Amino acid sequence: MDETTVIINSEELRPLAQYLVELLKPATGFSFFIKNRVSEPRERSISLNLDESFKLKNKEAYRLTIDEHHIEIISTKNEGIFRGLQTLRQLLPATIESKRQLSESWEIATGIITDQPEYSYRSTMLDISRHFFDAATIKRHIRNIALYKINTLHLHLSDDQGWRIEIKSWPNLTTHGAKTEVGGGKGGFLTQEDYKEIVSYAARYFITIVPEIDMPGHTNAALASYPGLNCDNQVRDLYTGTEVGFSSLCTNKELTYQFADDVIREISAITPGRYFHIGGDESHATTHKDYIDFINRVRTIVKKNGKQMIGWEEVAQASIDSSDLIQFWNQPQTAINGIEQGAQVIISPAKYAYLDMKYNSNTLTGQNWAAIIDVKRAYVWNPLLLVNGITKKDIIGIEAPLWTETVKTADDIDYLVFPRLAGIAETGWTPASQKNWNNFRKRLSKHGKRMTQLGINYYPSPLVAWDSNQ
Ligand code: TNX
Repeated sequence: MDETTVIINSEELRPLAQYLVELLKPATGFSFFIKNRVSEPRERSISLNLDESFKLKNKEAYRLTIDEHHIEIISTKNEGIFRGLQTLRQLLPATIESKRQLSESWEIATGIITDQPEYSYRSTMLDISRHFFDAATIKRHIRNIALYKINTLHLHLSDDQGWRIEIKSWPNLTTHGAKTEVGGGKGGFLTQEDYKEIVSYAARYFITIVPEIDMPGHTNAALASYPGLNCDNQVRDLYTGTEVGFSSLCTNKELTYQFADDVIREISAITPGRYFHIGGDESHATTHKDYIDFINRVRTIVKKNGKQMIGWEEVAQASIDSSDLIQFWNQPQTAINGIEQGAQVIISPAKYAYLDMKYNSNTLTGQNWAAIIDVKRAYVWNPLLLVNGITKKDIIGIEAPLWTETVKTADDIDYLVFPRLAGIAETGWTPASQKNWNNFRKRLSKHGKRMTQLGINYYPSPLVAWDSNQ
């Protein structure tokens, strides 16, 4: 019987050693032992080492060394060890992902990889408002995106069609506002306990959850739950269509700010990450002045609750500063407004990175208003070239959002997200000068079988010569 030892140089690494064993054990059937640092020869072992003296100080940077006898990953932080483990995983044959024991030999190329990310914020978004997705589906998604070293999951928790997170001081938001979704299905919501579980699950994958409550537009579900949030005090009907831009909180009422404060406080209290996303997009039913006043005030509420504000690009029209992040999605000018006020930008271009766009005109799910985005188009863009005058220091990173007007099942999520997210993740991790479509295409061809083993319903793009032997 084959056996392998995982050697750690700090107790802090034990959960990662356990994670590695869970990853390798099902397919190999090897016995694994986790040991603290040893002095005897380290043959047939994998070492995980925290090393303060490692020259790359970025917390996600790592060095992976593979020789004939031994594998070692070092980093200054657990994050880097975890990202290095994803590389190790990708270097092993795809069958390593099998949940059934296989009688294969597990070969891996020798070499040294010293690696670090180009951008510190590498995110994808899941909209659980248009169609609701439960905690189990979100956790499965977290597991899948971690393979590509994504470090942030933005959850779009409220919109016209449904309010998806329990707020104890405003219970109707979910008892009423979560009852349906696009198309009239039964909707649903996350309890605060569900949310906490998602946050701590994500932390095991070194993924930060960014909660979004979209305001002042995209709020019909709230306006249908509490009549007082409407200027005319008339309760709205629940909404199951897909139009945008028709709803607005009443920005001139104190109750609205009480509401915003309660919601931001309750969610911030269960969010260890530093960010709170206030939405702010497409508020076409709010006057310009009311919009600006609202964003300025909600921004101070976010700060009071100890968080840093993120808003979609439109919020750059308000008074923001270097403590805020703006998320560019459509209009370069808005990103420029943000940069001029000192804010950093999350580059999230609808034309390249919107995962709800179709792959081609025959794709059954998805939309096409921004572009048709095949696997190549999702890969080739450069975050530095989309906004005139933007420089590297203005960009904190990238995000690929998945809006779910047309997305009904976990299989639909997989199909639109994979394999495009792999390319977008590489754009976040790798300097533009080292990216190359033909090279990526070849490497991606080996991921079809891996994704199949993982149960990911990916889109087998004809632009890739999928390798079924790998
Ligand atoms: C625009 S992008 C929206 C969303 C829609 C999406 C559909 C953005 C900030 N707002 O409300 O779901 O298009 O592609």
